[in-house]
Amino acid sequence: MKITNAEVIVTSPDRNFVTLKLTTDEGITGLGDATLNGRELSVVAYLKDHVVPLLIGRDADKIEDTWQFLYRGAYWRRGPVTMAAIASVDMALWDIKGKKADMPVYQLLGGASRDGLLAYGHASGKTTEELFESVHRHLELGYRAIRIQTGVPGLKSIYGIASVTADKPEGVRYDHEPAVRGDLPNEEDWDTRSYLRHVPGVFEAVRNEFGPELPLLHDAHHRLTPMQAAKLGKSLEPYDLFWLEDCTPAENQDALRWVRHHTTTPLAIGEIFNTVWDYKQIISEQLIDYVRSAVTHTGGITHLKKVLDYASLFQIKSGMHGPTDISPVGMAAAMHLGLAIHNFGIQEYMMHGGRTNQVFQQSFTWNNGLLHPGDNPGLGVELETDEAGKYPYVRAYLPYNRLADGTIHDW
Ligand code: EZ4
Ligand code: CO
Repeated sequence: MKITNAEVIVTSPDRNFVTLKLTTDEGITGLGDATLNGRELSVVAYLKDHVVPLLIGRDADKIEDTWQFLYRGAYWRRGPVTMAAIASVDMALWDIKGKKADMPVYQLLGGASRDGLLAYGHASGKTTEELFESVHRHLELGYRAIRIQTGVPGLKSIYGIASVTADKPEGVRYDHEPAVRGDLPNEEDWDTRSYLRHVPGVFEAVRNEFGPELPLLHDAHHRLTPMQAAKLGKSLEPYDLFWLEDCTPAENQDALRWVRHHTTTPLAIGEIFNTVWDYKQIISEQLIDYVRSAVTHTGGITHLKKVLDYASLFQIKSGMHGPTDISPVGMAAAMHLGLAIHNFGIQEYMMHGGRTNQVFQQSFTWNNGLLHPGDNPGLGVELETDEAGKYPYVRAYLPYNRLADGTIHDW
């Protein structure tokens, strides 16, 4: 079975998505997600100008060989653009293989290891009152695990806080990434000492209100030094977090050793990692508990499965990235992989907007706080081309932040 056509589709229903659509000489189509938030068109160019010519005429059955060809054959390895592009080809080929076999992709990966995937949503609020309301809303939506982000007194805008708007008075959706579509990036402010003073009290209040049972997560979004992260981890121990995410900038893997030696709060890291090489040290030294990589940003199902199999040797589980900038295709790939592997931990799930769900027809289900990819052959997602065509690309940027004295800080 040969690949006869490869199309890169850019659509911006609620936000930008980049999708690769492969077609074979047997008339089977496959979809892959190549969305890189805020840098979308770089992956489009990488695919269109360099990868698509290599795909036409290739054997669509050869997933591993195609992966190795695109990774090793380029000479220039790794990096978010390369690995998102490879991921989209890989997903599309798994989609095609599933459709050809008339099986959902999770069956091809070994079959289901569980009934469904525990998923967490994002509760947030500027004040504790708003935060509680947001937690209640998420419980009503069926979530059985919840990420907690709050405003910090004295800071104007801060990572992870849903903006309260007239049409969403409860501010339930944190979807401001990219903060501004068609403009320049939003500038936010940051002060680590205020944050470290404020957060433990918030978790104490949440535990008092919602009890000891509910799994709670928190994202520090790369803003702390190892010692600050150690201090935060320690101060949150009484509140029994499911995980503390991205406590330090992810590039310096050694930093995690310091954090680890000072706190038993579980650590999750890796949403900006691209390959198993980014994880080599932190997995082999067991410095984290959860792998945050998305299928979309880590070379697809083929490569992330290798990362997670490696992690399984060290009792490290999956915690795949699932913000709305992972398209429904990328989310489906995550669900198939998560259902099949033994060391599944939790899946981030933010719920796409209505327009996105019109563009991408999806087979997944959401019941009792559990996701399931459904049993359609392949990934279970189809792209409505006419709908997609209604929403042209809109330039968009992630926000960034500065300290009080004007210094740029980690975002
Ligand atoms: O900032 O998806 O855990 N989730 C996150 C996200 C990321 C965005 C980046 O594209 O940290 O909100
Ligand atoms: Co994160």
